[in-house]
Amino acid sequence: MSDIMKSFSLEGKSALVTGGAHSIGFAIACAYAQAGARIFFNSSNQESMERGLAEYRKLGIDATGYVCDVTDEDQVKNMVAEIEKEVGTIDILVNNAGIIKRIPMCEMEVGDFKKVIDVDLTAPFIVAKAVIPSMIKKGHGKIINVCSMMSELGRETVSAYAAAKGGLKMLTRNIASEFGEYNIQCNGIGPGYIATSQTAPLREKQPDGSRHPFDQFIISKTPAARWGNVEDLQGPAIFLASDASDFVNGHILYVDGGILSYIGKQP
Ligand code: GCO
Repeated sequence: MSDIMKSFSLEGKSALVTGGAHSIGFAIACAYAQAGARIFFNSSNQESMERGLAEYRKLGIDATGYVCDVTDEDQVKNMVAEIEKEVGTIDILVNNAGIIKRIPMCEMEVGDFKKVIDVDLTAPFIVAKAVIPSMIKKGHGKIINVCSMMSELGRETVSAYAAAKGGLKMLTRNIASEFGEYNIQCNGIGPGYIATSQTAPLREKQPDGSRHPFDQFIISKTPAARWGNVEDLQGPAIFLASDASDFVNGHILYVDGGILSYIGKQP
């Protein structure tokens, strides 16, 4: 393999992917495993973690799973300590775990708003804070925060999610600023509209068999004229976790088919 291609390798690296039992986190972790990394992931409950483990094993990936509420600092510290006991340092952290609540803002309970902020913004802070000290000791580290179109744009019903993902963009830049001197790079990956369980309600076929209005809207707003797939995120995620991106820091890499650059097709 050429030296330049070796810079994209994750051989010998350990990666923790929060919420890595399914969907985007699972796809990123599988890509990291194919690039040579050892995979650790968490789920919020035993059933999801075991289901994820079984899916990794089907692909021949010897992942290690934990049940951990990433909003609970003690649970996160225990999980990170367990992993570090086994591998020394977590080289790559992907803050992927996240939830969304689509509720018109004036109908949203404060508790619902706080829950989204807790999972989508406070938890990435907690997990990053837990892994950074070992990264500093080791002299390098990669933190990738899964941001969103909503790190840049708002829309009806996603006030909490947009506030969290906008905050996550700035947390990414702040971690980059505070720890760049320790050779820690912190970047974001910003999925566009990706066909996952989280966006399934936005793509449901209508009773008459026609496409969901939001589905048609996204197609018209995307130069690629399609929804993304989780596989579209794998190459960019490997880049941000590899030596190839050692001078990329504080950047949000949008993998959106061009939505953020496009006014949209004339109806
Ligand atoms: C929504 C969607 C988006 C996407 C993604 C876009 O309700 O608008 O769920 O939030 O999931 O985050 O990047």
